[in-house]
Amino acid sequence: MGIRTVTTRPFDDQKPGTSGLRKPVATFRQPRYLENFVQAIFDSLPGHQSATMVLGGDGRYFHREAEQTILKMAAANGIAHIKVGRGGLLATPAASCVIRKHQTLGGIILSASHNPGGPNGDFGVKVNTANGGPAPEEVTDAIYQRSRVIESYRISDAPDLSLEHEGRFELDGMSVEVIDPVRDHLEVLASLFDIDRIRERFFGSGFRMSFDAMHAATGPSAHALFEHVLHAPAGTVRNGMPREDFGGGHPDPNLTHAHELVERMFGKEAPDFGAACDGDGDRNMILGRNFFVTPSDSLAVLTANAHLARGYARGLSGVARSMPTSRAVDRVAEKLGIPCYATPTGWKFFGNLLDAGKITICGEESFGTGSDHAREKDGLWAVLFWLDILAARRQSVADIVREHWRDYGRTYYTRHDYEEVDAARAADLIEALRRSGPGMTRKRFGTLEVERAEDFAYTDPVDGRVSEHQGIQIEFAGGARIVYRLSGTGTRGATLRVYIESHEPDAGRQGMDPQAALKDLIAIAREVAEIEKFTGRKEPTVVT
Ligand code: VG1
Ligand code: CO
Repeated sequence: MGIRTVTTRPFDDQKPGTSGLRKPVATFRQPRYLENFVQAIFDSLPGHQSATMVLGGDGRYFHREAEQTILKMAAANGIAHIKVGRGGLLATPAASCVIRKHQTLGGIILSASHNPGGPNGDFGVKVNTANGGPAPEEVTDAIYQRSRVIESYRISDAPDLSLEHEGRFELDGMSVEVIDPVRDHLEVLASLFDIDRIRERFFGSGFRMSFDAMHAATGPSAHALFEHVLHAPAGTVRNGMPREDFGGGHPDPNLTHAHELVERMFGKEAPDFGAACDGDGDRNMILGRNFFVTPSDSLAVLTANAHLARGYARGLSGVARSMPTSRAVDRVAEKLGIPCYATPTGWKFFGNLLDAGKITICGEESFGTGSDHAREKDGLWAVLFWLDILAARRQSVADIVREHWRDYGRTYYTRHDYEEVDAARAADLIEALRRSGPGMTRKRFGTLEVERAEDFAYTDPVDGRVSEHQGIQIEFAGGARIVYRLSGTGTRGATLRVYIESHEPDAGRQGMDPQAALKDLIAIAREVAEIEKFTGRKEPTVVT
């Protein structure tokens, strides 16, 4: 056995996006591709020698090969100890909890989140730092810069290591510990919520829940949590067996891709509560009987009811949302008298605020919510939080949300995605908006008047770092808003995201379908950005 130094050449497309390096499996399969990026990671992480690191992921196709390569490279790069989830599995929030609990230098999470898996699907590599969160921009920039000049990588030629059983192993001088992928995470969750209250009031009284793990990373923890700890009947968790191709599905918990669950929740004999998580377990969708909770509303409702949960009873220091997330939570923060921050899209921007104690809860419109218990969004956390609130208030999901709308007004919200459009044309569309934005002030569209249009830039309140060009935001008088941005997680062409919201304070007009309520704004959004001219598309591909 020994360490080899292998000569290599840079690839020009290893720039991490919103959430790590995400590419088709075929791209990752090219010789040296994964190795280059992993070496760039080690080269950019000060203190990696003799450090402890964490490795795991959502279990998607290609993860086994990738794990073996990374373990051998870690050994060759002088890492002292690696904690790996059994079978290579570690949901993103679980990895965050392991990094924090064991104070490791960071971790590598193999995931392309909600993107499809399999030989024709996607793969991804995310890097997390010592706070348990996604690497901030200065780290991902450093990795990218390194990847562009890399000339060699180091790898051990030790044989593969089986990761199927817990235990301690040795790989060319590095110790490898295969850990239970669920335990540390569930321990944190159990400390935040009243597990007995949920168990007794709900699963003891005929309350029925349906959880869809979408054949992805939350399956094992969901079985353990709902069926074993909370005593929910067997069958509460569906699709709980992780598969490398997610059963051929698209493990994205929204109305389009989690349609099996949606049909159940809107059908006869619908359970009281429904939820789903994504491929790597950081996203969540919340449903009541015949009722869908938008992620932006979910963030607002959790914030307004946080005092009911044990872990948040002492109050919240502040909240944050990504800029395109609806402003429903802003209204709750205002009433609570706590700060509300708007950050660029991507969980990494919450890290500093959480570390500095400026916020307790945060979330994104893309089905992500979380808190200072971890540094990643956490699907199961959101589901347990909802269950705890349902147990405390003894009301249905729909009643709680409708009451919320009566108190704060309803924010109608929708996101329209135009996927796989021509990348250059999509960039032109954004550029055109950037130029026309300033001239839009006071412009009228029917009864709607533009108050402000901007190219969103964010100055981190903790380290002062500025992130520019984070989306075009058009605000109208009366609380309506349109946001345009390009996705940083798509792997084919470009994806244009258009976020549309309006505020309805009148309880008598809060019962509409969002697409109908937002009809005029949707038309304005298409007209202002000339979406059809630039993308050739009349309609979006996905509406959430
Ligand atoms: C999307 C979402 C963003 C989320 C990111 C990662 O990014 O919009 O809110 O943080 O995915 O989520 P983009 O750049 O495609 O809009 V996940 O579940 O991949 O970690
Ligand atoms: Co995810």
